Amino acid sequence: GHKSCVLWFTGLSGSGKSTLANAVDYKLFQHGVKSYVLDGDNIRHGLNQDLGFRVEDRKENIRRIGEVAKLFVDSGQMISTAFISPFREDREIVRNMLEPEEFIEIYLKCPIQICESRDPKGLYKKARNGKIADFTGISSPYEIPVDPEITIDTEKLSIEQSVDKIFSYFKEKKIL
Ligand code: GGZ
Repeated sequence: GHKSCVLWFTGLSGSGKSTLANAVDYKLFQHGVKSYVLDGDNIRHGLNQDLGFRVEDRKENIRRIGEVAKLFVDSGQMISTAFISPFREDREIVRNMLEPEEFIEIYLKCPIQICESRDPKGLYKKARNGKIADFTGISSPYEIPVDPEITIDTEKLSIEQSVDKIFSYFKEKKIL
C-alpha cells in the first residue's frame, strides 16, 4: 500500500512543473499506484475557465484546485498539481486543508532568465512587450516557498534526476 498525498509543484512559468509532474505520474503508474495530474490543460480550460490572472482570480484558482486535490486524497489516490501558485498564503491555505503529511510542496527553482529562454509558448516575449498583463515574474510577483518539503533545481537537474529526488523523499517518508 501507499499513503495518498498531494504533490504540490510550484514555480515560474517554464520552470518544468507539468513536465516533472507527468514524469512522476508515469513512474507512480509503473509502481502500480493510482495517480493523476491537475494542470492548466484540464483545470483552467474547464472548472476554472471563468478565472484569469489577477490576484483574486489566482487565489480562487488555487483554492478550487486545493479542494479538488483533497478529493483525490480522500479517494486514496496520489495527486500532482502543476500551477504557478505564486502566493505563499494561498499555498498555506491548501496545506491547512490537509493533514501535515498529506501536503508535499515541491519548489521548482529556476532563474527567470532560464525560464524565459525556454519560453515554449512565447508568453514571456508577449509579457515583455506589454501584450500580456500581470505576468508572473515580470509584472506580477512570485513568492518563493519558505520551507518546501522538496526543492528541485531544474536548471541543473535532468528530469530523471528530479524524479529520483522525489522518489527518494517517498522512500524516506515511507509514502510508497
Ligand atoms: C502567468 C500565465 C499568464 C500570466 C497566461 N501569468 O507556461 P504556461 O502558460 O503553460 O503556464 C502559465 C499558466 C499559469 O497558470 P496557473 O493556473 O498555473 O497560474 S496561477 O497558479 O498563478 O493561478 C502560462 C499561462 O498560464 N499564463 N497568462 N499573466 N502565467
